[in-house]
Parts: sequence; C-alpha cells; structure tokens
Amino acid sequence: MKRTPFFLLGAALVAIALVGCESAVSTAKLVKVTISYEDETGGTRHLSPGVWVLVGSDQANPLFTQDSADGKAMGLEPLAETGMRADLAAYLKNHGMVSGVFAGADTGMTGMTSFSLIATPGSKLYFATMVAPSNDWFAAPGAGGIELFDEDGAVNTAAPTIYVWDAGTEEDVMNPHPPDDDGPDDDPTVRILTDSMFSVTVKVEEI
Ligand SMILES: [Ca+2]
Ligand SMILES: [Ca+2]
Ligand SMILES: [Ca+2]
Repeated sequence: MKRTPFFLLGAALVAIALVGCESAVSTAKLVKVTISYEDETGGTRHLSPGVWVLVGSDQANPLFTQDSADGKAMGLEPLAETGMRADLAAYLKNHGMVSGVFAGADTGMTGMTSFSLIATPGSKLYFATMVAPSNDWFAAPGAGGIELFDEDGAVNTAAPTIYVWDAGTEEDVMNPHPPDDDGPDDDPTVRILTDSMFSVTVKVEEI
C-alpha cells in the first residue's frame, strides 16, 4: 500500500489553516468611531474618558439595563458621577469581554473624541462616557446598541441615536459637585434624559 508522506500531510494541514485565517481576516474590519457633542448651555460641559464594549447582535447591553435600578452595578456609578472609568473597564476585562477605553473630549460648545476597534459582522457596540460636570449623567447608545455591520457584512455608517442618561445614583442639582455626593436620586432607575441640552452624535466608518 502506498503511504502518503508525512510532509505532504503537513503541507495540506498548513494550507487548511491558512485558508481559515484568510476567511476570518477578510470579514474583520477596522472601524473608527467618532463621538461628537454639542453643548447648548454655553459650552460649559465636556465628555470624560469612557469605555466601550463589543457584544454579539443577540446580546443585551452589558453596561446597564434601561429603566432598571442597576446604576450602582458593574462600575457605572463612579463613571457617571466622577468620570472614573477604571471599575467599569475592569469589570468588562474580568468577564473576558472585547472592550477598551477612549479619551475624553474637551469643554466647549462642541467637542469630539474617537477610538478604533477591530470587529466582525454580527458585532454590536456599546459605550459610556460621563457628561461633566453633572452629578450622574452619561452619554451612551440606546438599549439596542450600535449595529456595526449591515446585512451584507459591510460597516454600517448610518448615524445611531445616542442619548444622555441619568444613572439614577445621585440627585441632580443646579450646581453639581463631582466628586462630592449630593445624596441619592429620587428615581434610582437608569433613564434617558430629555432636557439635558447636551446632544451627542456618533459617526462609524471603516478605515
Ligand atoms: Ca453616588
Ligand atoms: Ca441623577
Ligand atoms: Ca456630585
């Protein structure tokens, strides 16, 4: 019986491995996310450094649940009240999630920050960044997150809706005092603010 030389078997296995890699690499995209804001209160606010996380399309927001009293969970409270992102970043890392951090945006009538990530089709993006000064406000996508790809696997460049949220962990006052605590919020739920006069937009693009 003729036996296949080992080196031929080895070459075949390498070829299979390379094809597999090529397939994964060709669907992954380098994506740039730019977060911009407009401050209608005279340019007195800015965005603090934030965190981002990628999940599958069928997964829920890992940072918080809308209209639930979980603002104190997972490190959202220090991020929303003082701009300290370390707890939330550590939580995501410890749970093995694909996540990262990004820089803040300077105070002014408008401001901008951006970050890049590698994502594959089916990925959904969430992020959180404090609106400062405030007692517990932060900017983040809606409950559905940001779908980074369309049905054809191309990067989805449609502008997602971004909200300013109240983390429900500290009462809102006229002159907020981060990092001092002005006491518990009357409403402990993480909810969308409709009157913050601070609007946030996001641009997603392949680079
Ligand atoms: Ca607090
Ligand atoms: Ca509040
Ligand atoms: Ca405060």
